[in-house]
Amino acid sequence: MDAFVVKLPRGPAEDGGGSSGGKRPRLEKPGPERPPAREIRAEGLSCDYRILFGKAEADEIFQELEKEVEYFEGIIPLQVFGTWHKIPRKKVTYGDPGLSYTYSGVTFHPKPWIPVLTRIRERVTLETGHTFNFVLINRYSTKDGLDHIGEHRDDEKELVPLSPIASVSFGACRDFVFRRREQRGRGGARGPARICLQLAHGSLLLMKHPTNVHWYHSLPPRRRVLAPRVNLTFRNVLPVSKRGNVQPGGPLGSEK
Ligand SMILES: O=C(O)CCC(=O)C(=O)O
Repeated sequence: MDAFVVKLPRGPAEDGGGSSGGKRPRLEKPGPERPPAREIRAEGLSCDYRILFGKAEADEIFQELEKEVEYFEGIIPLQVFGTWHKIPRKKVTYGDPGLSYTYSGVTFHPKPWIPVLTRIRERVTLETGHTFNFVLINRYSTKDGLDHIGEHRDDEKELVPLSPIASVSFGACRDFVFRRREQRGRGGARGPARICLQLAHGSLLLMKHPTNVHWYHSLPPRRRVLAPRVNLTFRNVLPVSKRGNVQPGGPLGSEK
């Protein structure tokens, strides 16, 4: 991993953190299962990582997600540089009524919230102080560790400007890689090029502005990881009435 700044408020943390760091309410005390939060900082990158749910609660939620979440059926097409592909994972969106979200050439209409998603969303809000009206869920299956998400930025114009994205993970711990936008292609810029995190069971990664302006992220294939993983990215989507002249969809060529 290249050099980057990680602030550890209280002692080292290998795979997560639990301090809300401030006046935000906290439901569980930091303990063996809730190590301190990590602030991940680099030029143009600002993220907070912590363990949001202790193991027992994360296990229970993961089981409920596996039972209750209904993924989009059939082949979901993905447009990369003008060519259509099948996405290498399962996916679905839930959210407030009337919202829609378009990326890689496909528009998604969210299903209505279900209790397990409301529970996670409320906990994220308690922990971060931010509210969210939409969640994108990705499930990476057990078959061979090859399910993944390609390099992209969460920079769709339907997102409320400057609002953070809260990424909550359950199941297998997978590598999550940030790569500086300026380092793409030839003739890279100065500073750290990549930051690799391991997103643990029950963890929360809060990606704050301007991270998604300057850094791409991906979840690369990992052949050795055969257990399933479910990731939920809570977002704030602009209602259609407030979008003005927004052209839906991210830049083609960013795989999502
Ligand atoms: O599964 C992950 O951790 C990444 C998901 C992601 O990048 C996305 O939903 O935009």
